Amino acid sequence: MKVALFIGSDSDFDVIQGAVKVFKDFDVPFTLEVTSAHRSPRRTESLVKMLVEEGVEVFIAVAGKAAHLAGVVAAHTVRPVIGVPVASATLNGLDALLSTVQMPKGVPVACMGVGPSGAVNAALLAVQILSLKDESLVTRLNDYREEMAAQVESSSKKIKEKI
Ligand code: RP5
Repeated sequence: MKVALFIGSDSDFDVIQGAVKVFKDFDVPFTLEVTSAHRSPRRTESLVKMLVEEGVEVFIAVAGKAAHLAGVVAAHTVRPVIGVPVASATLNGLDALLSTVQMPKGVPVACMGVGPSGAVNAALLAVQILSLKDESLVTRLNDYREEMAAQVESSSKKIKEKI
């Protein structure tokens, strides 16, 4: 297992679908766990410690509202931690964004954008971190970028046909 993907609640599951697809597309072994910073603090701590021992190199923590999951994970490891804020009905993710991004100095969390796009970017950033030690991932990441560029070109052609 190279990456651990934590969600604060099963209600966050939909948000991470794109991230799961990234890991499958890039053949990156990952584990998914539901664990909460405040509802299951001991489980969160022991999962982090156990997964570090098992060789996990990057953690992703996805949570909404007063989202402290990423910060708590970061408190228990010096592995890089990427946080993804989830939008809730009341404050539309601003609460989780500020909670995740405003870590006091000393214990960093790399905060992505809110919601599904942020989750995809978290997975891609994790793959980029792993690519520092795995040249095959560099090739795959470059292919992924080229595919995106080709899609932009093709959408430009389609848009022009409409005018
Ligand atoms: C956070 O509170 C979770 O990450 C979730 O985004 C939010 C709501 O959780 P549930 O009440 O749906 O379990 O801890």
